[in-house]
Parts: sequence; structure tokens; C-alpha cells
Amino acid sequence: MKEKYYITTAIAYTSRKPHIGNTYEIVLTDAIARHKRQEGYDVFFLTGTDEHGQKIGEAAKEAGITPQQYVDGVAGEIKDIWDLMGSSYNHFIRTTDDYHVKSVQKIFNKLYEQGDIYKGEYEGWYCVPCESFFTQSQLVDGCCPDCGREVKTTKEEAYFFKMSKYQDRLMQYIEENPDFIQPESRKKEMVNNFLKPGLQDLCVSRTSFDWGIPVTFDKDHVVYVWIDALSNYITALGYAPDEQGELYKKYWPCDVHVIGKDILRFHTIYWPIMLMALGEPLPKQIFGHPWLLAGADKISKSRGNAIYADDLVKLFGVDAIRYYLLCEMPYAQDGTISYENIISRYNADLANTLGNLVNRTVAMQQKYFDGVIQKPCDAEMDADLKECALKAAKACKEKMDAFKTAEALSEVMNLARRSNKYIDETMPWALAKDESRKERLGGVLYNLLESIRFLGVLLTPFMPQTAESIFAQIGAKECSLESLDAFGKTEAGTSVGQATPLFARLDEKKMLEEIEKSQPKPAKEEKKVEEVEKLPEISIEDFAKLELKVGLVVESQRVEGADKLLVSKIKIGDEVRQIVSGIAKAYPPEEFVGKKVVVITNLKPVKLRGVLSEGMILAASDKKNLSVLTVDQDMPDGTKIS
Ligand code: ME8
Repeated sequence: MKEKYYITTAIAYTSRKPHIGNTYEIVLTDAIARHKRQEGYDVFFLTGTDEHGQKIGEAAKEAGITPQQYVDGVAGEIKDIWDLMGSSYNHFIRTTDDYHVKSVQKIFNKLYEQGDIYKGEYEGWYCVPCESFFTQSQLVDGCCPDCGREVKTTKEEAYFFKMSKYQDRLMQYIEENPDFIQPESRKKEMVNNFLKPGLQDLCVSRTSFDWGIPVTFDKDHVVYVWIDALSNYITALGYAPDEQGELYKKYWPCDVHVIGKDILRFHTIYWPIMLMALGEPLPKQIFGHPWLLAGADKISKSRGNAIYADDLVKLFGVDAIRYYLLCEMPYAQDGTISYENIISRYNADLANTLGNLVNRTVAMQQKYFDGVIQKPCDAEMDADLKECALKAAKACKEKMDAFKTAEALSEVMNLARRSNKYIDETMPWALAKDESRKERLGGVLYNLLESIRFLGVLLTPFMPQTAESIFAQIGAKECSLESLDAFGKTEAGTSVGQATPLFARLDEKKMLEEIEKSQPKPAKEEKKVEEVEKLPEISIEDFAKLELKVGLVVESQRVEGADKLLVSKIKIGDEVRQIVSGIAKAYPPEEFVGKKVVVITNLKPVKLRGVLSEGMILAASDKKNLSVLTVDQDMPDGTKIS
């Protein structure tokens, strides 16, 4: 019998259409689910929508329709985008589904009856967008510590969950299961910032609005949206305290909950405690993926800088967007999205490397052998290609099992690049001119087709449509993951299909102009810094928000294709950061190494020309000259500057 694998995404809020950041999550989870299916697991992949809460109730009011009408509309949009992106979920849950509502009510009742939930009064601060309560000391500058927005005072009668009762058991579980929270860095944050200081009882009902699941024994109250939403992972499998469905028995506990880093606290603290209180096993792993940023900002529906997957798909196609998201997002650090980056990735990797390889190979097979695949050959110069293919298959599996999609894809692209190099090395067009080398020509093309077959199998979880097209073009008969255990499973004597371009090269300039024209213009043009005569006065507290340190330049080189940019490794005390700066015209890299510079170390990381930059080097500049700031005396790197 196949081993089971249960994987879930977060359920998206039905407040507005999902942006490309939310879409990243479904694509990431889909790639993992497809990889696991390829490995032979019996996968259950759950996704869905989170439809209750004040924010949604208010959005419906603004739109002049009932909350149910509102969520029906947005849930439909979400499902359409998930389908458009080719996500292979097994079930789509909506928290307004009848079975979910009933199970949540039973869960709430059980926890109340056993004394884990009790009635009290809540007084404090409330953030409507986050649907969360905070005490005065938890606020940051008087605003919500999670999203930075305004909070309202509130006082209401409410039910509370005795979180503290389970705190020690949760600590023990986290210690005994070192892989429970991924990536590792996020685990420390949860333990040190939330668990160690001690848990407060959680307010789990609301009376200030009614768009939620009613508490059956106290009709003025609706269940807190996070208790409602987190339960989806078990209600979708037919769980209720009094009856546990077949799916639940088969698939629970979950193998991995894939969620964004912003909602880790709910999944690594509240959710396990809920399950402990219900007497159910805990999920095996919570993977908190990073954010996708637009420039330096988080993409957010409410900040109005959202990019949508359906718009991108119209321009680039589904698989190109899946590819971009999966290869551009690092495992633990945030990634960025921009049209320039999408086009350059598309042209470099998909059109020039992969598309070109498949097209050239299939066309040559047609031209030189009427499409019939010849016998393999084994020259000394072929060994490296074969080894590279076998290594890519092994490495790709290891990276995918650790959810490192970008690294897995980089292994795959290495094989595509190696295969193109093999064409240059073997020069099939030259072999074709010499009748006595026909057998060698057949063998070379065989190796290329086999290598492309490897690429097709390995790309299946990432770009399913492209993989199918590759298989059709090379006439592959064997497309399983196991078939990559040896090089040479392509069948001689069978025929390839027609060569059809996978990805046509894009004209970057023309495309960017068209995109620019179709973009809504920002309300106000931002002034360039030089044009601003005087910036407004700031307080010492404002200045104190900057973390400035002395850094030592240990390595530096030019950023390919950007004549103003240097990418440098800067040692700052115990750590080494990568920083991109626009100083290449004033500082050749070899002269820059060894300098002590002033670095802003608490800037959000960004990508410049696709290269990660984790800070900023300060420099004085006017139109003609540029000079980096340094320290007057020799101070050790890592020294604080104030
Ligand atoms: O949080 N980049 O829903 P949601 C990457 N309903 N991921 C992002 C992102 C970005 N820019 N913005 C959001 C909720 N996400 C709750 C979940 S689960 C029981 C309840 C991720 O629609 C976010 O971290 O705001 C979350 O995992 C998912 O998208 C849905 O976000």
C-alpha cells in the first residue's frame, strides 16, 4: 500500500481577489504535492478559503451585498486562480461549508465542556484587519504589532482558551521534534518571542459583529476566526469530536502545513494547543515560507500594490509564472517580483536554455534520421553529461524533500545548460556532413534526447504542461521518477514527435513599454531626492530606528549586465552580508575590497537586478562624484554607529 502524505496551504481570506503572493503559496504547495505523487505517495492536498470575520463583513457592507454573496464571489475568484495555475488539490474547503460550521461548533462545545474554554471579559486593543486583540504593551508605536495599522479600543464579554495550561507540553513537543517548525530560524523566533515569555489565555469569541460561526450555547457570540479557520485542516477530512471520518483516519496527522511566515504564530502555537486539548495528534511539520515582495514592499491586497496571477499568465503563460515563482523565491529569505525580472528569467532560462535545447534536438532528429531514435553510444566525452543527469535527479529529489524548490530548479537548469554545452562539444551538424560518422551522430542525439527526458521528468512538478509537451516532442515512453535511476531508458527505434517551440523569446523593451502603458498611473509622481530641497524634521527616535554599523569589504565584483552596480560581501562582526550598491563607476571592485564602510543593517532585504542585497552602504554623491563613507580611526567591523 502506498504511504500517505497530507499537505495543506493556508486558506485565503475572501476579503479580496488573491494577489501573486498568495498565489505563490498554492504554486509552491502544488509543486511539493506533485513531487510527492511522483515519488509514489498517496497524496491528499487541501486548500480553500477563510470566509468569516469582521473584515469580510465590512467589505460586504461596503459592496452593498450580503456577506454570503460577497464570499461566494471572492471564493469563486480564488478557486479560478488556483485552477488557472494548475494546482492539483484534492479538496477545496470553504469555511462557510455546512459540514465545517457544524464541526467547529462541536469543537468549541467540547473545549467548553471540558473546561479549556471559559467565559470572561476582554478589555484592550483590537486590530480589525488582523482580527487580533493586543494588550497595551504588545502595541508597537501605538499600532498593531503584526501589520502596523491603527488599533481600536474594545471592551467585551468573551470566551477565553486556557493556552497556558498546554504551554509546557508544547515546548516539550517542539524540543522533541526538531523539524516541526521550518525553517529553523523561524522556530527560534516562535520559542523565544512567544513561548518563553509565557502564553496568555486567548480570546476565542466575538460579540462586536456577527459574520462568523455562532457559539451554539451563547447566541450573542461568534467563534474567533482563527479557531474557525485552523479547524479547516481536520474538518475537511470529516473530523468532528464525536465522529472521525475515513479520510481523517487515513490522512491525519498532517505531514506539512505550508503557510506564510506572518501566520506562523497561529500555526505553531494556537493550532497545536487546540489539537492537544482535543486529544488529537499534532501535525508533523509547519513550513513558514518567506514573502514575495514587490520591490522592497510586501505585496498586499490592502496596500494597493498587488500584482495578479491572471494578468501575468496572459502575458507569459502559466508555466513561466510557476517557474518564476518557484525559482525566484529562496527557502528562508523573501523574494521579489518585477516584470523586468520575469522577462529576463524567461528569456535566459526558458527560451534560450530549455526551449532552445529541446527545439534544436528534436529538429536535428527529424532532419538527420526522419525522427527515428538511433542506438545509444558511449564515447568518453559522453560520460560527463550522463553523470550530470544522474546527479541532477538525485539532488533535485533531496532539495524537494526539504522544500527547497529554487535549489531543485537550479539543479535541473544546470542539466539543461550542460546538455546545450554537449551540443557545442559534439557538433552534430559537423558529424552529419560525414557519412562515416552517422552512427556517432545517432548516439549523440540519443544522449541528448535521454537528457531531455530527464529534464521532462524532473520538471513535471514545477511545470506540468511544459513537461507534457517535452514528452510529446521527444516521444518519451518512460516518464516515471524511478526511470531516472539509470541513463539510457529512451527506446531506440521509436520516433520523436514534431518540434514545437516551448517558449518564444520575448522582446524586453517592447514588452515593458506595453506593460507600462497598461498600468494605472500612480496618483502622485514621487519627487526625486535631489529635487527635494529640505526633508521634514525628524526626532532622535526616528533616527534611532536606523541600525548603522562598520563593515569590512571582503569581496566585491560587478553585477553582470549592470555597469553601475557592485555586489560585495561585507563582514559585519560575526556575520557576512551580501550588498548591492550603485558605486561601480567610482570604485572598481578590486579597489573596494579592504575598505571599512558604513552600513545600514536593518533595511529589508531586496533584490537589485535579481541579486539579493541585505543592507545599504552609505555614500556621498552629487552629479559628478561619489565617495563612500568610512570611519576616521580604524574601528573593528561590527562596531555600532550612532
Ligand atoms: O492569512 N508573499 O489569509 P491570507 C507570500 N486566512 N505569501 C503571502 C503574501 C506574500 N506577499 N501575502 C500573503 C490568511 N501570503 C488566513 C490564513 S489558515 C488557517 C488562515 C500568504 O489570504 C499568507 O502568509 O491573508 C498566507 O499563508 C496565505 O498567503 C493566505 O493569506
